Amino acid sequence: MEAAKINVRELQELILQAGELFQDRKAAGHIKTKGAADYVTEVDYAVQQYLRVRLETQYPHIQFLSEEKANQEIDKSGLVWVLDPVDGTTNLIHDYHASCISLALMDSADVVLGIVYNPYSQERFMAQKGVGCYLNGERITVSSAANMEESLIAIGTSPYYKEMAEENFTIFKHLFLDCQDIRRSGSAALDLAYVASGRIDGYFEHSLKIWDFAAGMLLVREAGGSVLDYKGEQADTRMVNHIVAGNSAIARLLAEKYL
Ligand code: 2AM
Ligand code: CA
Repeated sequence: MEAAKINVRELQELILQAGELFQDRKAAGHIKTKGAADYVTEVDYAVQQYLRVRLETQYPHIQFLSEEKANQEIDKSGLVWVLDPVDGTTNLIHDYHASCISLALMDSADVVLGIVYNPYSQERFMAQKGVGCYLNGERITVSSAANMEESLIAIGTSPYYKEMAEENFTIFKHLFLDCQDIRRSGSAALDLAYVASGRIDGYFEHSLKIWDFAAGMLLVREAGGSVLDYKGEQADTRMVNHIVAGNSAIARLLAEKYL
């Protein structure tokens, strides 16, 4: 497997170093609007550049797909890094301390390695296909919740599609009335990492991009959970996907009963 040829220890070290760039509040204040509720800062560019230079030097045969660059040249039948340099950019802008770096490695459109690193808490979630999911080196698994009453569910509001608010918030209300409570972090990758570690029991969000969910998808699956689309089928790595994640029972319930 290709993931076996990656120096995982070095890769994690690289991501920890890139995470230090999150501390630059001046760079976080240099903001550009890409679309409705869709932002990029100088921190996003700096993290992307830091990792791009080093990954392309060390692994010249692996393509580099990342949120803040054009990606037309990417051939998904090969090996591809998939990076979100800052997942949770709105949180970063507000100094809310809930953002992360999300890096995945895909082999023929299949995620074989995923790392989600939160520089604020210094929590590093990592999974390799077939090897399991780890938080700072300790094995983690999804929760064992079996029903909605005992479940804490993270929702994603798709803030860049405000026209979906009516539909989304109707679902949120329905779900809120049935589950323990709902949460909204603002970082899809952290939500998926929290599902993987059993801190929350489920999560869903409409229209995520591949860099938002690729690493987190492997985290959840390697932690024993499911990542489905809104139709209840196994979610794949298309560029935009509707994501439903949870332990297997909760993911299925969410997809079948609520969405
Ligand atoms: P970002 O912070 O990297 O932009 C919040 O609902 C989640 O949606 C975050 O993970 C956020 O990632 C992501 N997001 C923001 N704008 C988006 C867009 N235009 N398409 C898909 N996902 C987006
Ligand atoms: Ca981003």
